[in-house]
Amino acid sequence: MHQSQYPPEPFRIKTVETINMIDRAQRERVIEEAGYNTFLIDSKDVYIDLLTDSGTNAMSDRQWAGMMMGDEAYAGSRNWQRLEATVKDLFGFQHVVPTHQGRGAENLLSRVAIKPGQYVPGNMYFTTTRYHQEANGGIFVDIIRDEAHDATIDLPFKGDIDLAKLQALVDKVGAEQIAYVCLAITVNLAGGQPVSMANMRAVRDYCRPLGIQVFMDATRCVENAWFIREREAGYADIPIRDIVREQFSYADGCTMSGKKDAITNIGGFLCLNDEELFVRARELVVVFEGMPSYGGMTGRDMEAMAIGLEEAMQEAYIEHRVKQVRYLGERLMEAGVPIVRPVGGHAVFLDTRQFCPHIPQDHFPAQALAAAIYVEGGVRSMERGIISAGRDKETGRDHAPRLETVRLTIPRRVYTYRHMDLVADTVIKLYQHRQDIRGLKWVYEPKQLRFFTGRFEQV
Ligand code: PLI
Repeated sequence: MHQSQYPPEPFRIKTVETINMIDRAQRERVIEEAGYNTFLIDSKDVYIDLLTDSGTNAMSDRQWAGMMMGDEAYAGSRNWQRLEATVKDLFGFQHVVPTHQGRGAENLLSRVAIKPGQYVPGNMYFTTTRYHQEANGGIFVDIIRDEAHDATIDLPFKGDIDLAKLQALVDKVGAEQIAYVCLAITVNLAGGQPVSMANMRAVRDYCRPLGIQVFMDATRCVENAWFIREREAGYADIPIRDIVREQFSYADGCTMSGKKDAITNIGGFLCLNDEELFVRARELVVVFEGMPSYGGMTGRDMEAMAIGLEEAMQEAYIEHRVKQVRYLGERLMEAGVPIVRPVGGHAVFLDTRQFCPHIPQDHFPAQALAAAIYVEGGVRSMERGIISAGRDKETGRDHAPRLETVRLTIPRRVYTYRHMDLVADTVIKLYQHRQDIRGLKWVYEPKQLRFFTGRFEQV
């Protein structure tokens, strides 16, 4: 590994937050009390927190200054006007509806765009996205390319839609039975894998003549743009901002969680081109989120998001962001630790099928591994496998995904390369005595999004 491949942090640190490690005996007690669920551990008991990159970002001095400019009017806040103008400029859509976070936008879109019984094809599921689609009578169909389900295959654009799968679905059910295509850029659960511009264009070219709309999940759209610039012919010299905008030119709208690539701690929005869908979404936003000029966000949050979106387009920022994640992945691969390849944009995913082959999937190997990593080094990660996938709505049986992973998710601008070294050392040490990791069984299984609050004990 060449250190020179990894750019230094493109920022100076102005405010710090002290972190502490509790000892191993305490960590063993904490994980047992948390029902072996890393979501149920108190933050004070975590040393390096890689649970998620969602809302855990460090804001800049300019964003904090913007917070002081919050216009907390109930209606017509100037911060909304700035955010709306910024989103229209960067994303290029006609209409923007603010929401408290990404799932608020997913709720609105699913309500206005899905008729019960319609299909919603997408490039792999995301937990909250599929929940809202199904709750509104939609039937999710996975149309991601096959290779995305195999942790070991290294491809530049593993998030691409398999057009043959989309075509087969349309041939079977008819275009009018497709609510819309849900195209996530990047694909979180595939390992933060990007989608190529060529694929977005091809999906649009296929869908448009059939009258099928394409809605993107824009949550990590800047990371996706970085990969396009790095890997797709013709984009090496195109500014990130232009790549971001071109991505959205192939869509009819998007949902966005501002808690990721907008580098804030809360917020989201829905973008739409269709006037009628927009009017209906705006009618619903007042029921679920708030006025169409705040949608659950404070004025200061909207200001921070507008500034954060601009900062996310800066080349030095996004290069460091993606490469810091890659650094952790490279260190693990060098030591022989099995991870999902290639390393994606926001996280390193441990391939638990290879890490813990002694634990069958119905004993929740990834949940067990996440718990063991916490005990080993105070590092908090998250299961992304059979627990996250949930149960089939019709049959009640577990979805048993081929990818059984633990996600080490890197917050933006929060940790340094030395922290990544500590995480790598922890995982490598655990890998050496991995046969000691024991499987788990349910103590409490929630009905929806069970990974958040479920509890387990060791088998
Ligand atoms: O957490 P929200 O409601 O702001 O956003 C939901 C959401 C939508 N799409 C995608 C691709 C996500 O990753 C996402 C949230 N992700 C979380 C919380 C995560 O830990 O990955």
